[in-house]
Amino acid sequence: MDEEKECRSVDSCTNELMAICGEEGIELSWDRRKLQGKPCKFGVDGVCCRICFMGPCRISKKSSQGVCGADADTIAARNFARMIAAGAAAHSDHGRDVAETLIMAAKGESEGYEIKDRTKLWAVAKYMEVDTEGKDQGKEEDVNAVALAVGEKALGEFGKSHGYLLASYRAPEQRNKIWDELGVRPRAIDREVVEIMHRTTMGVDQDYENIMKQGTRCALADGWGGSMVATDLQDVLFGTPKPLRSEVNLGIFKEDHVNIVVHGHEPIISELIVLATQDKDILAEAEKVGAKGIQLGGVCCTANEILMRHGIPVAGNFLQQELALVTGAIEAMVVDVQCVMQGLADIAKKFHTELITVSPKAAIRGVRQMVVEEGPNAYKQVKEIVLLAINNFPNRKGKVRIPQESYPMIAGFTDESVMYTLGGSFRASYRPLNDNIINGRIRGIAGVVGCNNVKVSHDDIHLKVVKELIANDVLVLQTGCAAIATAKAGLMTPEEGAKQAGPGLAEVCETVGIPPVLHCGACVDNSRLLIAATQVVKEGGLGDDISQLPLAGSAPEWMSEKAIAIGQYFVASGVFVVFGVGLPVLGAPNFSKYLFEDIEKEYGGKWAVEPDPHKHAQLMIEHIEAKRKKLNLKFERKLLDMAARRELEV
Ligand code: BF8
Ligand code: SF4
Repeated sequence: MDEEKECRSVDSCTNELMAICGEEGIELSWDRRKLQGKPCKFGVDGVCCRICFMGPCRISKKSSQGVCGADADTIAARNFARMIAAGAAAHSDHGRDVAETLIMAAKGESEGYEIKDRTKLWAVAKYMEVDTEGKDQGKEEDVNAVALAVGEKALGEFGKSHGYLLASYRAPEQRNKIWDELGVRPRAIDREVVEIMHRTTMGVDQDYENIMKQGTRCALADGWGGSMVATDLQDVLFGTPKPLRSEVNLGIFKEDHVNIVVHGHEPIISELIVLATQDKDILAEAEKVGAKGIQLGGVCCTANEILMRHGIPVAGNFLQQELALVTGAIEAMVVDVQCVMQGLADIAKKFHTELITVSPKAAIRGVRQMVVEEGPNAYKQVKEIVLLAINNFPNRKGKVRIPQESYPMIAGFTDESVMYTLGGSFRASYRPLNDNIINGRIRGIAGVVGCNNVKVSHDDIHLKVVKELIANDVLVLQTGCAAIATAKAGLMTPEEGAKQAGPGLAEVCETVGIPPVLHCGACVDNSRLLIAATQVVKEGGLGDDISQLPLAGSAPEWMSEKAIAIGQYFVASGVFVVFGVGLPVLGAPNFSKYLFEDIEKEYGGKWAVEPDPHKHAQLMIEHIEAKRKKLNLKFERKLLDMAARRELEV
């Protein structure tokens, strides 16, 4: 039986287009995975070291040490820490670009960008210790002055020589104490990445716990640093998302429109593409080539960014990127950074699609590069790209085969909007959410995030985990490709979601009109989840630290180094984190035990690995119930009578 083929994806659009690829001999990531053969066990277990050229060394029963004497625990911990460094670097370098764009916008040096959310700017200024005394949110010059100061302060967070990351102090008081006692409060963001690279090079740090101390500091510099800078400054520049309706899956494309895909991560360029596709002159150009309009669709986290702020439909998640081109209807796919497969280049060649790289940081050999430089010419350059797509419309070859399916969804939840939707617009607060957790209608909260991975059936694990959680009255917050998976299954509408949620959660969701699964944005927006957890703690009644909350995290289909950085900053923030697929540490017995058990004594959070979706969800639910018990929360769910319903509607 060809097992791999049988369970490649549970998504119908994906399967429809994959069948076409099979007939036409178009190679996809799943096919390349097969050609790779069984993954190397040393790599899977995390015990292959290629840090110096006396190796590569591999740990086996026969040889328990590398040439230098490094054991399995040292090797696996070094590899793991380096994954954290890479993940933190990716999120944070993104954040740096946003800070630079904010500075340019504040100086009026960049067409197409303006400061859209002044309230958020003032909120960021507060924790960034930028003085707003005497400054008026209604005055353009004051807003620009504050934005400039915030942008400069944010840039400073990457390379400052003294002090600690300002955003880290936003965590609950108890959490701050833990970090200070353990000496892991992050300093400058870049410094933490560099220090991992230093400590894990040949012959430096050779104690897995000490390596992970730096791993933790670097991960925190991502979650409470680089990612938080990215999220917050994007909100300032492009607006803080609010709940909105949109659509998801490959059926969003239109045969009679110019179809453009934006793929990657940074909204800096995609925001301008959104603007350009709404420009009257550009739309007139589309008409001239016989198109009825321009349909923009996103893939991966770029999709989540422009979905959250503009309601632009989502074409698909990570494993659907190649399939988007197979529709034969894509005039251009514009990619910036991260999670962009080189395999796209070969597929684009089979169609008329223009694959275009736009970041100076990310070129693909043989692919057209049109670098969009942040600055006065950015918008002009973006318009050229959109025009190129329009002019490519008449060049379609072969049949267009856009799948019919797309689903409605609601997105746009943030730590701020949760306060309004669950708290009521006149009384924005986390109180009703906390009360519903305390009274047991909501048993707890889960963050289900992360990627797709060809090693497991696409979207299948995500959906099984999420469905089991909501059926057990656990409110699910999502980001990244995980969020897209759930949205495609229709669970991000209040109507469909309520059908699958447990009675308590369904009651709450019906009352306030939200789905039981909330789309909270891109992967950098996991920082929103940290702040939401902090707000729940600060609201009171559920302990005095994140580690006491009935809360668990999960990445059921992870693949990227970025997921490891995220996992570690949640663990170090006090969260129990379960990963699916596997974790490259299992060949290192002591290091594994540290991550799966001992680390909890330090941070109150720990790792677990569980590829089976049912067991995965159950681990999270058991953890949530154990935390409820510790907090002495009501164990039995109370059936809602009319009085209780009224209480909910306050
Ligand atoms: O940063 S979830 S596959 S797209 S890494 Fe990549 Fe993973 Fe998707 Fe977003 Ni996040
Ligand atoms: Fe081998 Fe040690 Fe070099 Fe790693 S650092 S490759 S274990 S000799």
